[in-house]
Amino acid sequence: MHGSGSEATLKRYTNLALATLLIGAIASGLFAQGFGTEWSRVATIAHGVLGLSFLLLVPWKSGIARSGFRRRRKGAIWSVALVVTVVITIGSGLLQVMGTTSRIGPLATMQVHIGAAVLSVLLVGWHYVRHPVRPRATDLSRRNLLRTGGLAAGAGIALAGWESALGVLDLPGSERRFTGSHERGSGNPARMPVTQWFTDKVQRLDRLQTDVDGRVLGPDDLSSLPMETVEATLDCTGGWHSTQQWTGVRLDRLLGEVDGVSIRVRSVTGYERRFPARDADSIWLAFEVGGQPLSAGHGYPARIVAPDRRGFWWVKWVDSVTVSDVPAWFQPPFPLT
Ligand code: HEM
Ligand code: HEM
Ligand SMILES: Nc1nc2c(c(=O)[nH]1)N[C@H]1C(S)=C(S)[C@@H](COP(=O)(O)O)O[C@H]1N2
Ligand SMILES: [Mo]
Repeated sequence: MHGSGSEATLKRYTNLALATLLIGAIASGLFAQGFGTEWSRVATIAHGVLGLSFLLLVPWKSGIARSGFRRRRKGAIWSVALVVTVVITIGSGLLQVMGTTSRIGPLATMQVHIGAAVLSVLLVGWHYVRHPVRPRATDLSRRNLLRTGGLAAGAGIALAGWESALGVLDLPGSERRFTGSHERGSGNPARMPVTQWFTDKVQRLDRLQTDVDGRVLGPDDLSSLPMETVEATLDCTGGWHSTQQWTGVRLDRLLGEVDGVSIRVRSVTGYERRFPARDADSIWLAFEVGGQPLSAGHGYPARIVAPDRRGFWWVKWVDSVTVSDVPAWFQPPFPLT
């Protein structure tokens, strides 16, 4: 049977490449969403290359899938489910990038994308149990490394072509930020989206009453604070960003001396983030946006403004700001609720 040996290795290569791409896509996707700095740009480009590599493998994988289905094993339905979630993941990724629609039914496109990605990982885990492919040292053969180089080059070219198509077709995606996010309501706070992480609801509070490391900050204290107005971009992992003029007090000035390694900021809802104490000179407790008091949706009476950090750091309805000895890395990288 001439050629069947190399066909088998091509099959192995395709399946192992899919496994690797999936892990890489999840990792780069989380990285792209975890940062608001240049790290995000690197991860976002890598994510595009990995995502499009999936598409390039379709011709090879469909051959494998066809012969798999022909064997009529029990449980093939799970493989069908996997095909569906992977197609939704890639489709919603491309849709998110195009920027023509920001929602799919009741969900933000990005929520569909991440949700389908998580399901894909679970289903691939099960797929792998049903079709174990043990990696071998020979998988790192010269030929496979060449294949990987070819795949990466192909995906790089596909990404460049796709990016220029976005520009030629003048789709919103051609103007997205380096995080992949689309612009919404910059300079016009009323048109800036109101977003919560998973479970929080907009709070309607009637006055400022924030615990600042043991002292209560109230409305009468505002006039004595060293206020500043800073321009900063709120960039939500939901896929949009908005640049506004925020007025507030820098955390190092609010706190005086910061005698601890982190600053814990907690909302009345219980939502909280911990910042490294050394960043206190670049994070603000803000009371106004666009020269007006914050609206309830945007965090009245006080919220965090943390330039270069993604939106989930910008705690709204701040109830307390506390200097702490617990290191800032000692928290989940993303909020859990
Ligand atoms: C990530 C996207 C993937 C999709 C959409 C997918 C889809 C499928 C489908 C539809 C089949 C045919 C039905 C079946 O036999 O269950 C199949 C078969 C198979 N898959 Fe996947 N798969 C993926 C990833 C993987 C990975 C990561 C591995 C292993 C590392 C793998 C290994 C296999 C094997 C060994 C078969 C059996 C082929 C045969 O019997 O000839 N697949 N896959
Ligand atoms: C199975 C895993 C995943 C696959 C196959 C996948 C695939 C894709 C694809 C094909 C795109 C479009 C890329 C482009 O047009 O440049 C995309 C975009 C995106 N994905 Fe994923 N993705 C996965 C998981 C994730 C996860 C877990 C996250 C975040 C936690 C994520 C975040 C993003 C972001 C932010 C974009 C927009 C990137 C940009 O604007 O260039 N992805 N994804
Ligand atoms: N208390 C609290 N603060 C929060 C959130 C939340 O769910 N609860 N969501 C964060 C997220 S994910 C984003 S993107 C911004 C959104 O701010 P905006 O609603 O003013 O646009 O608020 C952040 N602050
Ligand atoms: Mo967000």
